[in-house]
Amino acid sequence: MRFDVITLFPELFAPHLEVGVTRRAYVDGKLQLQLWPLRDFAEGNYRRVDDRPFGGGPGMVMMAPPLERALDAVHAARVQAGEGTGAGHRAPLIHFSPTGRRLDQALVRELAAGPGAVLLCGRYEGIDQRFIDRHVDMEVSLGDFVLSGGELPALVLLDAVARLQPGVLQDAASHQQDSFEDGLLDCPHYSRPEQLPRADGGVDAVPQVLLSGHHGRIARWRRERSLELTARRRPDLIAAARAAGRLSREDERFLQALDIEPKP
Ligand code: 9D3
Repeated sequence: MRFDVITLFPELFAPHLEVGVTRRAYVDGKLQLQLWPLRDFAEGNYRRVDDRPFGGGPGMVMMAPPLERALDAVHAARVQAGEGTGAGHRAPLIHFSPTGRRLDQALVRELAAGPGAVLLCGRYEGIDQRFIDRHVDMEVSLGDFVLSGGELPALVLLDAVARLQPGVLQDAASHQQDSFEDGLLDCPHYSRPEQLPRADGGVDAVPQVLLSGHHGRIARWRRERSLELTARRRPDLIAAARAAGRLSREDERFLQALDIEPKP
């Protein structure tokens, strides 16, 4: 699967290509990443990619013409590479923007199963709306906080997609246990030592059930810790799991006994 990234700061992507499971995905050829430095598609001695907003106001706007030239180059390269261009299998153009749809694991899964995408990283106040209206398929945000551009969001999406490529994660089962794969928050984890000394002379022990060897009881304990944490912190996820029929009668009995008022 191939991702093309249009950006003013291609050097921000180097670490992602060089470390950990994401590097593995590229080395093994499961993912291809081509960077398109927007400055290369600017014209004139000053290589301008931005200009002042019509109507006035602060900041600068990314101009449409360099973006259109960059996108033409991306499309030509994707065709050259024989990437799926047929109807229904064209890679979407995703623009990272604070006004976009919130990135979630459902979108990550959808992209991980498709032909890749063209990722457009904005800087300054934003992009000329005419380019967005002509070309952008989807606007994606990371959430309600202010970043300085779309590069970190693009890296976040690439990381989330890379780790879903078959064979990239060490342990295939760890997908299934991911928070959000089953719609609940993950349970707590413990490792050696069994007794962790505290500054006050006491010790913090590992929950006894995890040392018991009773796989059924361990699974039930983990399920209950997930349910309890989710009910306290993310009651919206409990409601969604219930609506999707992902809670057993045993789960419902446990939640009932917790006696947490259901907040929206
Ligand atoms: C001061 C400018 N802002 C007015 C409230 C608008 C604005 C424009 C451009 C704010 C941030 C940005 C740059 N951000 C992104 O390109 C971005 C982003 C983000 O800031 N937060 C969460 N997700 C994303 S995706 C792209």
